[in-house]
Amino acid sequence: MKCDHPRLSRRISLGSAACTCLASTAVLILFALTPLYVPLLLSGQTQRSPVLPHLTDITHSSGIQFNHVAIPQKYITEEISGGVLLIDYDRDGWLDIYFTNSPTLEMALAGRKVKSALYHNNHDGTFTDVTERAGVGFPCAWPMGGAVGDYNNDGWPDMYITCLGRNTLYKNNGDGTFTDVTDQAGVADSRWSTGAAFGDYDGDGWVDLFVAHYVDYHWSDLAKLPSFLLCPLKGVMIPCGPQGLPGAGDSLYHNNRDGTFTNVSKQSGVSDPEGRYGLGVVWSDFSNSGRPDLYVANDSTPNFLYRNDGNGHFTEIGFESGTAVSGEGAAQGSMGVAIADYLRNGRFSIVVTNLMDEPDTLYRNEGNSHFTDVSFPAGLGRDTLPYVGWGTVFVDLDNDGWPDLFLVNGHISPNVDNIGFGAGYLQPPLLFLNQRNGTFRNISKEAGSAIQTPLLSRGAAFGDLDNDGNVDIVIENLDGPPMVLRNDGGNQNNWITLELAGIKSNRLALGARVEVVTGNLTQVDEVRSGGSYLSQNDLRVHFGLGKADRVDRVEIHWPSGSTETIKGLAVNRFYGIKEGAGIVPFDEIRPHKAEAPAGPSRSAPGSRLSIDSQILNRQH
Ligand SMILES: [Ca+2]
Ligand SMILES: [Ca+2]
Ligand SMILES: [Ca+2]
Ligand SMILES: [Ca+2]
Repeated sequence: MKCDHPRLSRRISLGSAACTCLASTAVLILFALTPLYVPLLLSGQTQRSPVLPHLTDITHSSGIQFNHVAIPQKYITEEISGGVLLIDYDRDGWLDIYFTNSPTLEMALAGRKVKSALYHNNHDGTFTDVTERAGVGFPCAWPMGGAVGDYNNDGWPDMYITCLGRNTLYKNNGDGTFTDVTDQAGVADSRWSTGAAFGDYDGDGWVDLFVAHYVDYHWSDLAKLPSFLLCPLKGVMIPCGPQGLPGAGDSLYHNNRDGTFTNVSKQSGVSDPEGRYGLGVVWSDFSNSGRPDLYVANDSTPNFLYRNDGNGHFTEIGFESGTAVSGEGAAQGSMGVAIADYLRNGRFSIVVTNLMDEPDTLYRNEGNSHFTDVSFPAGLGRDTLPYVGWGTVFVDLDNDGWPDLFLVNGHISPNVDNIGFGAGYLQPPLLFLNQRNGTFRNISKEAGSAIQTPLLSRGAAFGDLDNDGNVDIVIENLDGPPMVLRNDGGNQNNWITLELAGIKSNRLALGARVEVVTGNLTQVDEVRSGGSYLSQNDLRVHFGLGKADRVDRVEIHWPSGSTETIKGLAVNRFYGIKEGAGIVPFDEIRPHKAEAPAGPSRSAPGSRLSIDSQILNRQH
């Protein structure tokens, strides 16, 4: 049996799996040597006592030497940056990583910039800093985070970086370099931007762009910020939150299909005239209407759920849907957002991360645009109360077919360490395993020592960095290095991962709804831009399959409105799926060098990238 993933065709026998794809011999060896793996096998684990996910910190061995500079000191601007983007910018089938970086206020006022970084995945567990060549080190003076989308439908994923001040749209030139096309595109948006997400809300095959904004500060206001704006918290002083400060509205940009966008915020109904403090943003079809709706997590103010009316207009149904505030009616300090069909009933539910003394909230989708806050009965409420939550992802870390929940945390002031309760300044991530009955089990202390490390986390994103079928996680922290977590698997569960390409639909198939049927289990997911906290997850759609040894059916509802069904897929493989053509070799859906638009920065033939592409193409 031939593995379909590039460069990988290694037959090994893992339980009932007939074929599995591994990134390299090195990965195979690492997998076998994973400390917990052998004891777990020896302990005679059965299906009734599943092997828990084990996450290993591989930041050091990965060669990633990035350091985020901003430190929460005195100013609200220093507390909330730090989004991370997973983007396969060279379309070689291996996820690369972009870390945003931001300075302290003093550095910014002195005109000192700090460098964001793009790391290329070397396919062997290591990464190389390619920031200089790519030209993406300094998107702006104060980067926050961003999102990935292909705004010009050339197959090369582009990056939109949000900032305090002018944002940046980086067009991917397809040759390892990016060009700042912000001004031509008309998406500079000089307000304090936070979460962003691409989505084709009008279904014309071109992705549009939503951008949330926080406090109504502008770059020019920085020098005017008071030196201390502190508020009391349980007897200590910490930087004040946004309450009382003027908020900024939000922006929706319609893609004009010619490299430019038109600001349609007002006529579409998503401009947020009240100026709530927007942070995390995600598009998702919550109502199963075939059109993407929009969810915005607002700090200290009610969240927005915008229902897509299908005529270019949205109706804000936060309160009537039950997703604006907690079940007790409180507006919470909302930061990040994760989406999943965690009940496997075909509906997308929402998790929102919140401040200390507030639970991270799980809004269960009941259908008919109605949600219920089930944070406590689902087992998330009590254990998330002590933490200040930021990035969050739903991801099936044990490949049992049920999405698990990962959350990263960290306070906004070191002064909280003087308080005798709560989780302190540095706070560890949390991992909740889906119990397949609507509840989650906190396994944060059972999934390896790495995620017991207290961190000052903000962004988080999931993606299969080493293409071994176990989805990995990247965390971005303030004031120091990120954490790259390798999911060591060990559960012998099966999986498939799908890389979609729209033809009539937008090229990266953002908004495509994918159903995977194995036996009596139907799993549903979407291709989503943005999400988590100012971060970007893997655009490939991954499904754990448990012990199922084949996929009965994959059904894809493309954003164009067409539906495609593929039957009888072998497991433990990556598949390329092209709209209207079913499963195709990857070189039919990934762009070719010749497709890259001409430009002054294109590399000469014979460059490393060109050679890699030729090798890749020969293997299909
Ligand atoms: Ca890559
Ligand atoms: Ca569109
Ligand atoms: Ca799971
Ligand atoms: Ca992996």
